[in-house]
Amino acid sequence: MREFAMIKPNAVRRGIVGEVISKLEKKGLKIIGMKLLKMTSSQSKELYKEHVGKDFYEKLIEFSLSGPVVALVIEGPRAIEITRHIVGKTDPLKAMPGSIRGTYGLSVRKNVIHASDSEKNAERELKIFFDENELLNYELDYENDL
Ligand code: RTP
Ligand code: MG
Repeated sequence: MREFAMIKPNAVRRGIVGEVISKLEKKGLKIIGMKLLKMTSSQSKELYKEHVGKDFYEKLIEFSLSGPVVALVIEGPRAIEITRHIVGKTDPLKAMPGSIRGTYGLSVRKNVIHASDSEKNAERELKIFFDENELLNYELDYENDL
């Protein structure tokens, strides 16, 4: 199972990309694709198309284009459920302490990270940013360093 996630521009500006990725890694999630990029307007609109017409839509698009983001693809059993659990609730003030949003987030819009909410959306969203040959297959392994 694959999950798409995106570290938002405020987190890049705050210099907490490493800490956010570290939380995903420490949870045991495997990153199989990663890039720093500035979204195009069409990529942002494609990513957020389910929110067209909602009151926060325009500001969401504007914020998402305000600077570079880090696009991530995570793979593993229950990757979506596990990623969204460590990411935390949409509103950082309702997200559990220790979750990414609960640790670093200060407002709903600038809630540090996006994570796809279903297998169908994850596949759709990761294809906006990655070609299949940019996703790398490897095994996590701690024991062989000993
Ligand atoms: P995401 O898609 O970013 O992982 O977040 P989510 O599923 O927890 O939240 P969703 O409902 O999909 O909303 C997408 C993003 O829109 C922004 N938002 N702003 N009331 C507001 O101002 C508002 N509501 C949502 C958030 O940045 C949210 O992550
Ligand atoms: Mg969502």
